[in-house]
Amino acid sequence: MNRLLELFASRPDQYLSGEEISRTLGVSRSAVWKQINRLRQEGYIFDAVSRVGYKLASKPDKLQAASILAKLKTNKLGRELYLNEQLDSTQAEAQRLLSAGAEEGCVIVAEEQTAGRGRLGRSWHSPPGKGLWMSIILKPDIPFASAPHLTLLTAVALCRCIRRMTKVEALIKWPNDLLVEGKKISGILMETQLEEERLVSVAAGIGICVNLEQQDFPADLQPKATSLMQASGGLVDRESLLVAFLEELEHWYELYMREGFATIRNVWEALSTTLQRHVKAGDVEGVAVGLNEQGALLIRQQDGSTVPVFSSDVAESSAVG
Ligand code: BTX
Repeated sequence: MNRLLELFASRPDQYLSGEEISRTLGVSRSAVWKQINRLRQEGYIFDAVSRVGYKLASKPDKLQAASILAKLKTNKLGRELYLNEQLDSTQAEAQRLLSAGAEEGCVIVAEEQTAGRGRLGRSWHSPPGKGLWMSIILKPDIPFASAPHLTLLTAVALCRCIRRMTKVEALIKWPNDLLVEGKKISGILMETQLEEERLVSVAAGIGICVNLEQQDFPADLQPKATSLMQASGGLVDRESLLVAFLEELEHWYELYMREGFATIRNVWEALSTTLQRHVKAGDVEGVAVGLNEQGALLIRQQDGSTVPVFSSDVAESSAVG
């Protein structure tokens, strides 16, 4: 069935005759017919035109590995792909796979998480079938001090991908949130493993609220969270978004490994909602004016001094300038 879906995915919007399918897959016409019927039972809809063939008209809104892999044009990211109906957390699964020797580029996705996690012990609400809840294993071999770069480059890739695919004007809130009209649409969580001051592996956890309706969020999140569907006014195809994101992330990751942080820093600054705002991070308070080479946020305090702040909660208040 996977090969049949791959065949339809490689020839979108085309009618394929039973004979052509049976020849390409090397199976009998009746086996093709049985597979198509089984897919119909799973929610796939085919247009069947006699003497012409079958066209895949629509798929159930369920992520399918074969169909994703048929579209994906990455070198590494997602080439090893694990789709799960339900997990405690894709981050926990990434750690389990890392212990079992998982390679760079391995991607774990869950339709639903029962214990999705945010930073600092917070939880991430992950209902079934409506979001993209995923973890990506990276092995960048960079100094530990450069770890913040990975969060920032992931945010750049995600923000640009969302803008391109949905036209929603997402902005990055330092260090790890994507906001639309001030509401959180996505969060990024990096969990790192170290060896002698170097990063040996990273589980990059990314949650994107794709097709959640407002009532899909618990009451306390409703005022501060939204989804791409709500912001764009229509259902967003999760599969296309996932494929586009993995391609975009790989582009920025390869650029970073080749050329360093400078370009990412410029693009991040252009997409940020944090800069030129009055912010408070721990004891430091002032106007966010940029990023330093390590990816720390530079805050200009009232006395004119500029202080770098690493990942912590930034409470934004009024915009300035
Ligand atoms: P964070 O600690 O910055 O944000 C967590 C906070 O965001 C929560 O306390 C809550 O206020 C809010 N929140 C929770 N769920 C949602 C949601 N679905 N949409 C919008 N706001 C929400 C951000 O942490 C990092 C989150 C990473 C989530 C991914 S999902 C795949 C991967 N696996 C896993 O367990 N976590 C990551």
